[in-house]
Amino acid sequence: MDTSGLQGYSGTTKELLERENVRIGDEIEVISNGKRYRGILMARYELSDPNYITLKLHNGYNIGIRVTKGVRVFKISAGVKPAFVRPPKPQILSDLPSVIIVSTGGTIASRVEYRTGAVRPALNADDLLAIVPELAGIARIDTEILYNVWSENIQVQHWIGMAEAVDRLIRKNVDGVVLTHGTDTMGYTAAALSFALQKPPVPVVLVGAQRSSDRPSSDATTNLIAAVATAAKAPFGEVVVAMHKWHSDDVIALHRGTRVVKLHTSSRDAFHSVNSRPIAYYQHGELRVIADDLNPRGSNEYICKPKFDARAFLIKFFPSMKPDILNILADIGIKGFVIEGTGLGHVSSNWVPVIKELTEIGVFVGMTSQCKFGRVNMNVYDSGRDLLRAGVVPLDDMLAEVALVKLMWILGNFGDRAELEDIKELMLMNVAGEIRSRTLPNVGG
Ligand code: DAS
Repeated sequence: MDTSGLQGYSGTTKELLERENVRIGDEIEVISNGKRYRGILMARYELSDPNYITLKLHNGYNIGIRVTKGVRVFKISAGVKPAFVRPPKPQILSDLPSVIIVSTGGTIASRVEYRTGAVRPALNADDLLAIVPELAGIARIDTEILYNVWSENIQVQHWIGMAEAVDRLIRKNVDGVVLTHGTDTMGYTAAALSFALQKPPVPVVLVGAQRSSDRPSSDATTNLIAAVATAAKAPFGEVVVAMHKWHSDDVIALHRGTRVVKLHTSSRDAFHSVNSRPIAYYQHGELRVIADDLNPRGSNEYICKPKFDARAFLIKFFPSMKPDILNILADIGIKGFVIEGTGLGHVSSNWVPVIKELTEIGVFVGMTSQCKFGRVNMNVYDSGRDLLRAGVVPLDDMLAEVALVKLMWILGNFGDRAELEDIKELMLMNVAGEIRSRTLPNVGG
């Protein structure tokens, strides 16, 4: 155990800090290349690059400053060595609904680990109940750490694992399931679980956070409370995403898993429903359901089809994009395409012959729009009509990312024996609220 009070520091960087009699937790100022950085000295992970100082700035972000010749350090004030002391576990009330929190990683299930200064998952039940004691008054909580990944690293195998884990919990008659997940690809996973777990008898709630729990502006606690309350009490059995409705903490929106998109890199109200409204809002301890087409809690129509085949591709068309990419991808095994086209569902006319050749050999080509809101309509312009004649399947108001996930789900569960017509029929069938035949006003929320 390092007793120097400079865990993780070594070599010339450690000598620099020792010369200024600095310890982990002290407030210091670092001058590097003429810039001044002021913050709390954080520990570093022993195996990390020894030539960096980790500083927690006053805005809560951690930065790494490379220690090169000329870097100077000044001690501003002695600090208290940060340490996470878990508060006592609150009493568990036995008559509450049972909710299992399954962790897959991401910012929400993490806290700063003062040993390293990094954000690390803190996901056993005690950690969570310690960080958010209110949960003990909402449900009997238990947790499982399924994965420990940033969501940009989630693959279809993770979707399969999550679906199988939730299916196992559903069959154990829990009252609700919460999945903590990174925000970057949470929309994709929400869609994947919506197709894999159809009409579940209990709520399946994905939840993330834009800010880690060690930061004053963290949304982790309010999102998690809303997610557990929804899993425990919601009158529906649906796959939903629970995230801030707007900047303030007072309202959490519950978005349908096949209609939700992350639209902002850092804002707490990053998630929005597209071509749909949120299905419910959680506010001041109450869940207000606003959708009228929900699968009821306890429904006996539950179907689990957890397979996915990654041999589908989402192509965002851009001006001057060459259609040859379709053949290159088909040659390496891609069995179906979703094109995110322009406007009502268009791409350059030089794509038409390439697409025609592919559809004639049984490759699925579906069309969505880069416009996010609204639906494709390929009958308005000759561009669209030519594509229809080449075999392109218009995918109505389905989100491009959701159409990709659905195609992967179809290929995974029906691929080997599905003909192109079967794939087309399944893609146009409303499985989990992802596609709607009638035009809605430009709704979102
Ligand atoms: N890297 C981000 C992710 O895992 C962190 C977060 O937003 O949760 O999606």
